[in-house]
Amino acid sequence: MRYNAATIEMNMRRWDIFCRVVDNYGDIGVCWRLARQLAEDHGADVRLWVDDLASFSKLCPSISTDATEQHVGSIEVRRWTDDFPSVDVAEVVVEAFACELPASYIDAMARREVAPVWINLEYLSAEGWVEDCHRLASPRSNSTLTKHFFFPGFTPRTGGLPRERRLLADRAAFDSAAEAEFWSSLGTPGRSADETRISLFCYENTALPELLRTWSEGPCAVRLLVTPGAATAQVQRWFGREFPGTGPLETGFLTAHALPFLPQAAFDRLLWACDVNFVRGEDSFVRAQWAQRPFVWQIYPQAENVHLAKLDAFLDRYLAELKPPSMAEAVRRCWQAWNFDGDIGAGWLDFAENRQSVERHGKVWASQLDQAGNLANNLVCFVSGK
Ligand code: TRH
Repeated sequence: MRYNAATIEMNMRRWDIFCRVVDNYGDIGVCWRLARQLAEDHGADVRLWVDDLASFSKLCPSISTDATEQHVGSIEVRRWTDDFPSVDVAEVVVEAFACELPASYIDAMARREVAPVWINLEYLSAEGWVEDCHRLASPRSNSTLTKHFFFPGFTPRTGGLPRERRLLADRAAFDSAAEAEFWSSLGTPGRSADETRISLFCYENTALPELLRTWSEGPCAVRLLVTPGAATAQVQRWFGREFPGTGPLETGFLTAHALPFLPQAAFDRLLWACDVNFVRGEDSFVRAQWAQRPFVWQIYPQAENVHLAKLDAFLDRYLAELKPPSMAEAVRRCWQAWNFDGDIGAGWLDFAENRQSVERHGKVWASQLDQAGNLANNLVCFVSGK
C-alpha cells in the first residue's frame, strides 16, 4: 500500500519505549526496529530503555554495553536498572510485551497535567481474538491513566507488522550484484547455478538431524548458512566436529557455513539472499515474510502447548490463497514436522518440490500484509487520535 507516513503532532513528539529482554533476541529486536521506524520515518524523539545491553549490542554493534546513556543516531538509549532515575515523562509511553514500567515512572506519569498515551505493545499472533482486543483501553483504578493494548497482526483490524517505510523498495532493489557483494562481505562463496542456499535460525530442534541427513543425501546441493547459538551447536553435534575456523563442514550434498551474529540490517539481507529461510520466534519470522522467500517457521515453544493454536492460526491465514490445496498441505506438513518432530525428510522434499510456487505466493502474501499498514505508522495514527 502506498501511503505517506503519518505525521507526529508536536505535542506527541517524545516517546519512551521500555524493553525487558526476557530471553533470546526477539524483545529487543522488535523494540529496536520500532524505535528506529518512529524516529527515522516519523521524526519522533525516541528514548529506549533496555535492561540488557549485551543482547542489544549483538544486533546493534555500536551499542556500548557499559554506558548508562548513549545515542545511536537520533535515538537515546538508556540502561534500565532497578534504581530508576527521576526523568521527564514522555508524551507517549510504550510498554513492550507487558514488561511492567517502574513504579516511580508510573507515579510521574499520573502527576503529569496531560496524561501520556500509554501503550502496551503485545506479542504477535494470527489468532482471531487479536482483532477484538486490539486498541482496547484498560483504565487504571484511582488514576487518570489508561493503558491501551496494541496488537501487531496480519489484518487491517490489527496494528500490522513492523516495516520500515523504505523496506519494500530496498528489497526490490536488492539485485544479483547486491547479493554477490553481500556474500563476499560474509566471506561466503558466490552462488553456483545448481545449489539451494538456506539460512538456519532455530531453537534446539529434534527434527534437525533428520533434515541435515536429508539434505546431505541430495538430490540437490545445499549450502547452509548457520546462525550462532542453538543452530550452530546442533549442526556441529550432527557432524561430530566443530566448524574449522572460517571454513565449512561438508558431507555428501551438504555444505554448512557458520555465520557470526550479524547486525540486524545484515540479517535482513541474509533472508533476502537465501532461497529458503528457517526462522524462529517473532521478529525473524516477520522479516522472512517481508523477504518474500519460501520460509519455515519454528514457533517459540510455550507452556501447555499454547503455541499449537498460534502456529495453526498463522498457517490458516498464510495458506488460504495458496492453490492447489495439495500445495498448501505440503507446506503445512513440512512446518508441522519441523515444529513437532514429524517426518521432516518427506516434509522437506515436498516443500522443495513446490518451492517456486511458494515463492510466488510469498510475494502476493507480502503485498496483502502491506494492506494492514505498518506497526509504527498505525501507532502514530492511533496516538494522534487520543
Ligand atoms: O531470538 P528469538 O527467539 O526471540 C524470541 C521471540 O521473539 C519470542 O516470541 C519471544 O517470546 C522470545 O524471544 C522471548 O527470535 P526472533 O524473534 O526472531 O528475534 C531474533 C532477533 O535477532 C531478530 O531481530 C533478528 C536478530 N538477529 C540478528 O540481528 N542477527 C543475527 O545474526 C541473528 C541470528 C538474529
